Amino acid sequence: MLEIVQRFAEKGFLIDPQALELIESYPGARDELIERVMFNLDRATVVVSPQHIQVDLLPSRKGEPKQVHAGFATSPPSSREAKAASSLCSTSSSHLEVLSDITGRSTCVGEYQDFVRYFRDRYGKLRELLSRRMNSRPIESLGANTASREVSLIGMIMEVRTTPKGHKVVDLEDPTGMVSVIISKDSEIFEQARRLVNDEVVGVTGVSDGGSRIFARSLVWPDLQPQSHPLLPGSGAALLLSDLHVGSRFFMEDAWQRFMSWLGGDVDDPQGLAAGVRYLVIAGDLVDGIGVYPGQDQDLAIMDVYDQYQAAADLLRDIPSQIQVVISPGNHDIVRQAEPQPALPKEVQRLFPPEFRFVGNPSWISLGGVTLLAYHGRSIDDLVMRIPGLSYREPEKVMVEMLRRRHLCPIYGSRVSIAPEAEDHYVIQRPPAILHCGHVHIVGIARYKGVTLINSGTWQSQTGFQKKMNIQPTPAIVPHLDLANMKVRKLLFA
Ligand code: D5M
Ligand code: ZN
Ligand code: FE
Repeated sequence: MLEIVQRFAEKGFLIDPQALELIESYPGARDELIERVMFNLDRATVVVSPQHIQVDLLPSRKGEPKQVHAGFATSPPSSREAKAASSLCSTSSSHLEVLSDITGRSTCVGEYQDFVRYFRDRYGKLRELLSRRMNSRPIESLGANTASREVSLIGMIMEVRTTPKGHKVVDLEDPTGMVSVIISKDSEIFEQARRLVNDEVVGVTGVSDGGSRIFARSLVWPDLQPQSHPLLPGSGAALLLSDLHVGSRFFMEDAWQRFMSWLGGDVDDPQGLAAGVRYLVIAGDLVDGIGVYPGQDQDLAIMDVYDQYQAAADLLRDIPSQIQVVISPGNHDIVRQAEPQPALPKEVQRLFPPEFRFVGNPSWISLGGVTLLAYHGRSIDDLVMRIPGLSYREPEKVMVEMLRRRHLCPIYGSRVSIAPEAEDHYVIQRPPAILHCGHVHIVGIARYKGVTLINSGTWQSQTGFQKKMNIQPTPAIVPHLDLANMKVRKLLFA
């Protein structure tokens, strides 16, 4: 009991006796539970109370069968779920946890106040990350007394403009006011300024003119700190997939069957890679869907979206049962298009084996203690368009830009529509061990400040649309990630 109190105290939280009792009533999964409660706590929280402990996500109490749930949903487990779950209990080190996703928690209705609250939350979270590295002042405090002095500010970018002479002007806003930040085209930070995007939150240091302008000397992204994140090794391996596009004429079924044969152990596997796989994560676009783009019906082999999911379920059923499968949606799936997207609906989940986990997009998952942030990656379309030097061919570089900005989708109101939830679910408050995206259909792998970045490619060969867009997919490649040492291999099934 004291140990639990102490663990919360180390992180700066007090715990109420009822909450303590609740945690103690789950002895088999106490560590996981504490980890998850802490993950979801707001920094503003002082006392942890029972409502911080989501009962619907709790692992089993003594003697009760463990419930395996889809996201935050609360249906009772079927007997097959219970069986799958009890086998998970015995190997808790390889247990898969959903740490956080939007499913069942969407609150917004899209009113003006929702947008205000959403941007406040985004600003507040990113400001907190930046203020660990700089002492800033509110914009409203600029005035005659700051003329010619160096000042630091943290603001959200309203607009980036280029003057006729080629300098950059960045309109920066905080809850107290607005200021224009000038970056001369001859300055050392000009290249950095070219990479700024609307709606991201940055720190600026520069000389104030005592009014509404700052001549910038440095720009600071929230970024990751190199050793901010000591990595605990996991065990087993994870296969990271996305963009199967089942139902498309271009879905590569032969290659998929080769993959399944390998995974099932039917193929020579001298290194024992297949046998070591514990997790398989699919980050969106499981099916091709219908009506996603004009003339899509020409590209479809299966015209009904439920039949597409049935076909997907049949293809995934061959995955050996010791592998835990997680599926999150993408822009071709049958959930709302505004992000964050909830898990696939129950009537679709029912088509799949009951132990599969369905989560939202984005989602935080723990693979036996190794954290994975899964995001389909639609924001890559916007970032590639806006940031010089990025391209679809190197999605991992786009993912680095997300980490630099500590945000999965910094640009608001472009191609990705973001629902103004009470909280900004796209802020990367803690670095994950793994950032897993898809969407662009091109495999990309990188390491950035201790985080493993993987874009998982596709199982769809080039469509007519992609040919027109000059997108050259790299299909039927499976990134295999060894969780003990974070080594990534590309397995080829084309
Ligand atoms: O995305 C497949 C690929 O096509 C991916 O590289 C993004 C790109 N894509 C998707 N939609 C668009 C639009 N509207 N313009 C340009 N490029 C796009 P998928 O989500 O599988 O269709
Ligand atoms: Zn796709
Ligand atoms: Fe997609």
